[in-house]
Amino acid sequence: MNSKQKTFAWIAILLILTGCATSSSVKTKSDKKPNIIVIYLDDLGFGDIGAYGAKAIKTTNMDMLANEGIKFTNGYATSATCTPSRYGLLTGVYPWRNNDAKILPGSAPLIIDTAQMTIPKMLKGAGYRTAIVGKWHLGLGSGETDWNKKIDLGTNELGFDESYILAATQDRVPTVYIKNGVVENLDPSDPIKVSYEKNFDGQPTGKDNPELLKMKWHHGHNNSIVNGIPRIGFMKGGEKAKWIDEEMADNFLGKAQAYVKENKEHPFFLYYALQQPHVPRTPNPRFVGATNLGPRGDAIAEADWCIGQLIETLKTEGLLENTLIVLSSDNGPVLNDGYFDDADTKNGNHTPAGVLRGGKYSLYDAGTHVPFITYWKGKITPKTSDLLVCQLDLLNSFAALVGSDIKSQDGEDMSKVLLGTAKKGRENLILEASSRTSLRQGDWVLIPAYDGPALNKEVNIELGNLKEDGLFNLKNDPSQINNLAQSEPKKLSEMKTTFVKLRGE
Ligand code: NG6
Ligand code: CA
Repeated sequence: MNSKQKTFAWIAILLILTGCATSSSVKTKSDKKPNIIVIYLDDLGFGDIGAYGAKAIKTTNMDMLANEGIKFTNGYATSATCTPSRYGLLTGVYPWRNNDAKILPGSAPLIIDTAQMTIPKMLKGAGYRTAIVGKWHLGLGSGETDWNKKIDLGTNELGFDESYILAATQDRVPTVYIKNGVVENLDPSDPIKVSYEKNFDGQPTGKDNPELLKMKWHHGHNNSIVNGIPRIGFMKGGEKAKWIDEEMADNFLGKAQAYVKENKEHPFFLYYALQQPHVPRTPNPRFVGATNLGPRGDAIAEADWCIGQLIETLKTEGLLENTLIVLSSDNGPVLNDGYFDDADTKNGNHTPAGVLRGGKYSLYDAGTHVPFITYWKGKITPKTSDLLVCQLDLLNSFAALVGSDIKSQDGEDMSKVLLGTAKKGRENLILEASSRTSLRQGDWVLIPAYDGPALNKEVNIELGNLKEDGLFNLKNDPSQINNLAQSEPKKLSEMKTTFVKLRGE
């Protein structure tokens, strides 16, 4: 080559290199898989946030997600209580297929088989990093858990690279944080013991030592006392490991923010499972009095602030336009869930379930019909959608979104519905409340007759135990006042046929 030819060759090489670099960087940017964050609240009702009609609680951040994303008006949890809903969300399997998917004590073993597909496992397979921060409540360990050692089975074995959780609920022992299977701040000289059968010698209880309580129990919740709050279950030791309830929200938020920052260069999945507004409601003093509704309203205001802070972090890190956020709740609302905390006496005109009937534990609609929001800045066109969607569909929908062909047993691919580009949602859905099931199909709901009390007097919620089959048209009658089972025999029989078919009975 002469010098002219050499120069040409170099220019050609440079052109190819810059060309490649440009096209590959463009490719990386547009093909970058979106981060996925599921923000999951605990016992937040259909009417608890501003975007869904609440006036008494300011929920600016959740409202922003709803108003600038998709606000679903027919979004469902699979169940009217926590454990089964979380099971359905993570696995895409109806919780009524698993006999263990019932409200679990804090000592329960893991109820998801490690061979089972889960959202984090699927996403990990698609190149994602995965984490859970917050409430777990799906059991831990393989039997009698020794809380002083690494717990052998849990979040990490189900696909979460990182996990920072509370084992069950805020009202159940052990009242400690668990990081990747190990209790945080373990002290070998003060081992943790947990029992759901009997108390440990010499340990005060809510039942016997009311003088030690800063929050009084109304029903249940009278076993071990931690931070002046009586809990479900007995616990001894682990003084240094015990959480401070009023700091829980800040603590979880901090972990969620840190995770986002540390993983911003990589597609990630974050399951941020807030503990609010489940009992005991212990908002940080900064939020006490944020509403006139007492600790329940204040805890929702606090949760809203946390969500706002997480959004701020996404913004600051430049991730908001590449992150799909799904916000929902594990079951419907309850006011008095076992503590005297003024939730019922200070409720005023607030309607936690909106116009819906029932609440947590109920087969009536408010048990499972919850806020359901998707938000993706620049990608989702804001709207309200009345299409039927369920948390059960998240696994298949996320799979479709990230190019995985994994499908769950009962979920459907609703990715287009979640992004607002489809016209059809789910055709039908089986809903569950304490092992009883109902069918939603189109605008209709079939609540088969069940024995049992009409009202749970302790929590003051109608359970949806009907002496005769119930048939309701939710579009015309969202409060389920008119039972049309007699007047619509054809619809009733059609619904019953579908119900039997879906339940496999
Ligand atoms: C109930 C508790 C209730 C709450 C619920 C679980 C009593 C009397 N009631 O058994 O306070 O903890 O379990 O709620 O103990 S959930 O949202 O996690 O399903
Ligand atoms: Ca719950």
